[in-house]
Amino acid sequence: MDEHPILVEQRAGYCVITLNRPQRLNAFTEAMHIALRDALARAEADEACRALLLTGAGRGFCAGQDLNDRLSKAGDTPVLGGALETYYNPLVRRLRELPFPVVAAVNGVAAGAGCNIALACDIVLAGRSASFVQSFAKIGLVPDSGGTWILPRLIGPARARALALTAEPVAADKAESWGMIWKAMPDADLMAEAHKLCQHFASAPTLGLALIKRALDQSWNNDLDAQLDLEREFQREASLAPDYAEGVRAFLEKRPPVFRGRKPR
Ligand code: T3D
Repeated sequence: MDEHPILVEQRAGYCVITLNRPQRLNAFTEAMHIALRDALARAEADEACRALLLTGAGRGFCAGQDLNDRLSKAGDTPVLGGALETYYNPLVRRLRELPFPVVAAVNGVAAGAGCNIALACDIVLAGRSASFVQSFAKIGLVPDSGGTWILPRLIGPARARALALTAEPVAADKAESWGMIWKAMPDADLMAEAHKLCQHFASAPTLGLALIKRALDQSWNNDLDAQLDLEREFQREASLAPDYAEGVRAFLEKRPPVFRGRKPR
């Protein structure tokens, strides 16, 4: 039993969560899922939290499910589905729906569910030594944690299909050039860049950013007509938040805006 399967750090205006099982490349156990679920619930409930930084301890980001928990002493493997229903699927849904930006700092290999959890984050930064692996096919499984949904949307059907079927790793630079992630950078710069981005979001108009996340996600289900209607409604909602008025006033007064973030009128 790991003492602290995740580490949580409160920074000014944002929260940092570090997956912390470095000896297993931060592979998920049930205890880690529960700790992460609780930490995300606390961050969501905390109005002062306006961004989340997710990273991994040691040389990996996350190697997906800890496979030690999938083989019994008798050598049997379980029928799967339960952990997806209870942990992985709610985790991916929550990351997409958190009412503030989620930045993944991918510090090393991201494999299996670990890869797709990284890709579910709003902005993915990666160190040049990081790689992204749909490792499921190597053990007879199917990409999960949203992989079959998000991969084709990020990189197109041909690349998504080949990566899912071959489990070939994608290096950080290629992931950037394919549009799978936002930016690859020298390992030494990764955490400073991720913190800089979260510091930016910590004073951003958070209610508006939450609407942007929702609008982009909902666009996949809409035709243009429906999306134009949704944009009208979301713009109306954004304009009711005090940060819109502050943004306009600050622009006209030629001063930096002071946004209230998650606090509504
Ligand atoms: O409920 C369900 O189960 C459904 C949900 C499924 C979600 C999934 O994520 S299924 C996919 C599970 N993940 C994998 O199949 C990835 C397995 N790992 C690897 O293929 C490789 O480790 C990597 C490509 C990620 C990295 O390779 P490399 O050479 O850099 O490192 P390594 O030497 O393989 O790993 C370092 C250590 O971490 C090693 O332990 P050791 O030998 O030093 O004691 C290795 O066994 C351990 N480790 C890595 N991944 C896992 C793991 N231990 C348990 N589970 C892992 N997933």
